[in-house]
Amino acid sequence: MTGPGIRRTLSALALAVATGAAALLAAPAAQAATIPLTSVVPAPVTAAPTAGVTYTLGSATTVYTEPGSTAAADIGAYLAGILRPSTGYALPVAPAPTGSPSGIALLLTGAPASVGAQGYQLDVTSTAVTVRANQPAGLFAGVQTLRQLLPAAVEATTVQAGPWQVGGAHVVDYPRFGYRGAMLDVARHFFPPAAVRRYVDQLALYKINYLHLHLSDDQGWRIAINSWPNLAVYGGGTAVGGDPGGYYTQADYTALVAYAASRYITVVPEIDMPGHTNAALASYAQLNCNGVAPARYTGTNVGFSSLCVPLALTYTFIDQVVGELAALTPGPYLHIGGDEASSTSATDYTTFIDRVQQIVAAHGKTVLGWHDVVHATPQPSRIAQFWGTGTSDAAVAAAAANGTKVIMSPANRAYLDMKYKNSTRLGQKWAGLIDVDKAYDWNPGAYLSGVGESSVLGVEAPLWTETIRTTADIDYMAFPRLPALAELGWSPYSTHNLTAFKTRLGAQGPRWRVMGIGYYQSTQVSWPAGS
Ligand code: TNX
Repeated sequence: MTGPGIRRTLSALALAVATGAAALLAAPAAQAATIPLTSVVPAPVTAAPTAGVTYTLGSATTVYTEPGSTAAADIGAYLAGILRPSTGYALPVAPAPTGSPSGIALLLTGAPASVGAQGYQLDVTSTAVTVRANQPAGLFAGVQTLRQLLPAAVEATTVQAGPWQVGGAHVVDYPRFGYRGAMLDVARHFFPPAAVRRYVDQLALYKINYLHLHLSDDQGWRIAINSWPNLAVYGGGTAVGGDPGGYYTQADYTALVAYAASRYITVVPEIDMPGHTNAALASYAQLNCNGVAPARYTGTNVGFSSLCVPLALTYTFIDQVVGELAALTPGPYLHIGGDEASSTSATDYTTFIDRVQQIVAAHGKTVLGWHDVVHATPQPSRIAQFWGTGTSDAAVAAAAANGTKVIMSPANRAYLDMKYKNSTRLGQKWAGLIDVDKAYDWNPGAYLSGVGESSVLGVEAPLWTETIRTTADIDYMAFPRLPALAELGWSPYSTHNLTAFKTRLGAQGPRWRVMGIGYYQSTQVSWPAGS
């Protein structure tokens, strides 16, 4: 840098320091105690503080909701359910009176059209916190922003001191992508419903709206299928390393889908095929080309199993499995896997995927598959999930040019099962090490050549569980990377800034601590003391 350049930088720096110090000194005490809007993850589209204004949640606060809307009343009850244990306040939930009520109001009127179906407007004045949305999903998203603007202690399950203040604000916010997902592999290790509900609650805080459940793999089949009962009973009896197996009954699955829906999260079930099917092949000898059932498998190799493509029974099996699963799943998508089918010939693979796509469509669902499925004949509206480690894939680009939509899960960026660093106790590193910078610093709408913003449906963070066995393990691998992926899915790219993001992330630390989330304390982030 030249002399004048250095001088300009230095004087800019001096100005910044002076202004910062003055702002700190000038801030009234009540203002300093509130959480800045810049701490919210994902970063909102626009968020303007109102200087000198503070709302205080008190013992007389009521949560008002849109009159006549059960969905709004349910969201009010959800918010009050989070706030009551820590504040100790009654926080009744009631239909909003006409006019502008004081207190908290969750309304389905008056939101700008620009926020669409998932966005919201949040206004904080000295007397009221008002969330306005066009649809309940937007109200729910607005509630998550409000939650993050309250002190971290609000997440506690016992009464805390307060005060419960929110700084004055006007926020208009909506997502960049409609699909913001997280995948949990419940096949390599089984996670009981309570563990999945805990994850769902964590996803909701970051405005993730799809939960992809990887329900079958070589090591275990995790969903009861009435027409093929051995799949779960026998094929679900194992897990990686000989750990205990398990499966969801259809009632368990239905309850999970409903729980996720109460958090505005849609479940995407996956039955992985034609590879990753040893658990099914072990459960039914007649599904094997040679009529002999292999032993159950508890290792971690991939690519060795395949359903028998020429066998007619294979398609009866798939039709019945998909039929039962589709009937239990209100969401639009059914994921057919399709990855790593290295024991299936290329011709068989195409034949198989073509046929399975039709079966899924016949049961009224949109086909989602790992991006390997682009090698078969595309179905209209088919979606491919990119999991490669490069930034170009000619077959995916060609599919995108022909209308296939893509969910971005590049393994070296979005995989929550990759280690943070070499010494990370959990995880794998075949796709590389992923710390906060790697997870955050990419642009899903311009990452894969030939797959532009308009071809991208969204972003998903997969958590494979070969090495993950407990909820503590999930917490450690998902935090802090999951919020990074959530921000890539929600926030406009104009807000993208690694330095600012790391500060936002640090501000989440105290909240995770209160929530009992044992996160990885990445050295790339300065975590506030005590978090
Ligand atoms: C690759 S990514 C897989 C999974 C493994 C994962 C481990 C993909 C579609 N398949 O079967 O669990 O790597 O990181």
